[in-house]
Amino acid sequence: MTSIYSEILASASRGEKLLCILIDPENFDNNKAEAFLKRMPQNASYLLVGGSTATAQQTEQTVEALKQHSELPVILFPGSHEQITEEADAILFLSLLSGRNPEYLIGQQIKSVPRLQFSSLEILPTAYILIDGGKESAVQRVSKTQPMSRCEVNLISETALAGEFSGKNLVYLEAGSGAKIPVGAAIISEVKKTVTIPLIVGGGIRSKEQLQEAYDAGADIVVIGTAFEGNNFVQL
Ligand code: 1GP
Repeated sequence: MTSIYSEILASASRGEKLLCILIDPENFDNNKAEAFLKRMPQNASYLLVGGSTATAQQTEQTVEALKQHSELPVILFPGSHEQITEEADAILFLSLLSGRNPEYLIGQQIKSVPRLQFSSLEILPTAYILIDGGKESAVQRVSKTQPMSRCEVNLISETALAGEFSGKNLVYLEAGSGAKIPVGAAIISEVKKTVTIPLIVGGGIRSKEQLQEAYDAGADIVVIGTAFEGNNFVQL
């Protein structure tokens, strides 16, 4: 079976843009999984499942519900080491490189080893970089770290490259779920010029125009969560 990472690399090398739908198990009604998936953009590539404070049980049940109604691979996007389930296909193995809290640089990663060591989940080492999105994000609150300033474009791209040099396979530029301001085009294009690994961008993207702007600036993968929640979901 082709690995998810080789699919991502192949798409990025062809310039094909990917879309991930983010589902937070804490706010998701598993009984409505089928209806939810039907109204999602049909060009979505992956389902991302995770949240800052979801429990292990919530995560597992949501992945099961999604798997019942969709063929799309499910990638875990864990807010903590407890949000790991074998029901998924892969996991973003995140290190929060924008912050200086050892718990989110390596502590949670070590705690996840007993669950991952003998797991069949594909592990995707990811440099996770939180950027100011105009309001306090759950990542900021939970990790007790500050986001990087939107003005620090050089420092952001140096952080991303340090991630690549450390062996990460992906860079994720995160403005925070529900951000007022998504990661700007200048930041995305500078990081894209600097690293050779695929680039994920998410947080606060609510319209077709913002999605296209992120792609045009160099995002290989865009993650959208909040804009698909509730009854006012956007049509892309
Ligand atoms: C959050 O980047 C993701 O971790 C998606 O953010 O919920 O704002 O789309 P939104």
